[in-house]
Amino acid sequence: MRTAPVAVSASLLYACGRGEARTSGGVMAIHLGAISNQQPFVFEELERRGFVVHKVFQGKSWQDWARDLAPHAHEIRGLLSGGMTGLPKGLIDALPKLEICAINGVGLETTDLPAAKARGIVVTTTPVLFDDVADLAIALGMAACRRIAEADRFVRAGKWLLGRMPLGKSFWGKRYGILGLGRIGQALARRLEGFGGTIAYHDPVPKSGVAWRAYGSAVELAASSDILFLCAAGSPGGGVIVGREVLEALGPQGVFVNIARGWLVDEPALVELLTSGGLGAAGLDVFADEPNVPERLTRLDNVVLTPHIASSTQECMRRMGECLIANLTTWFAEGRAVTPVAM
Ligand code: 8YV
Repeated sequence: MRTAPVAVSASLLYACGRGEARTSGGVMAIHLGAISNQQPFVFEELERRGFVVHKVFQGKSWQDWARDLAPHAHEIRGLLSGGMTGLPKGLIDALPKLEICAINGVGLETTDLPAAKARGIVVTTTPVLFDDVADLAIALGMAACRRIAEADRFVRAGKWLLGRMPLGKSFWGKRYGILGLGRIGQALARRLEGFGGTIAYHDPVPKSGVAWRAYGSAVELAASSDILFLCAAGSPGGGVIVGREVLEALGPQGVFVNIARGWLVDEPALVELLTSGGLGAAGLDVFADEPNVPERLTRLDNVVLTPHIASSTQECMRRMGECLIANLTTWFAEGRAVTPVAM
């Protein structure tokens, strides 16, 4: 529920259409904290609308953010966060006037939803990134199969002058496995339908109305897949989904693609199997301890690495930023969010 620290009616705020509240004593700006960096237009637009944004995204943990926001703790009513930074419990406690946390992304693993609910804080995400993330999953799968990054290095190093590169694998016509059939997984499956193979999935939540074959476990799915895509959402306190046994079931010819979260995978086992040939190849956008990437991975030719860029297109970042601005503006103008998380 919305709590108003200043006596302001929502309709008055709506009439202002800005990040400020008119009171009998004049105009009072609405203060926001930003614990995650945003595209410049997001800050510019919010400030143009009259919000005051306190940027503390240099910090690494909730303790840093709480310390840096402390001088404004009693005036901050909204928070700008990201898919990885979320809304930790410690920050909820540190910001007694917080009404809304607008996350630029869809990850919720670092957001304490029960604590937010208990305090009546609305949490919003930007559910407008699924197609771009699904595109990158295809790109990584294809790059791993066709050895695109290795081929680029081959040409640049002048090796073509000495002979041809070793053969890649076809991407089309394969058995595609999707772990996690949420909105990203479904966007990916629809794309894969154009590649002439078979599509199967495993998801702990039963899916109705989809034609793709369901498997009861990640291991069974991996054993029946040539290319396995991890698209699962990370939930707080959730453990590894892709353990060694899943990767071994995928096998020496198998290709693993991860556009979800690095910590959902047994990363040491992944590195070891890619090195020993127990797993064929991988395309990885996410890692257990970003931005640190295991050094051994960077030395493997059968791995394509990208720095968590699945949603990093100009178009997607524009949509996500606009969605975040709309959530904050609508909340303070009308007392409702556009894309709230169900709690
Ligand atoms: C975000 C992500 O764009 O949505 C998520 O959870 O992982 C990303 O695609 C990134 O975390 C920035 O907030």
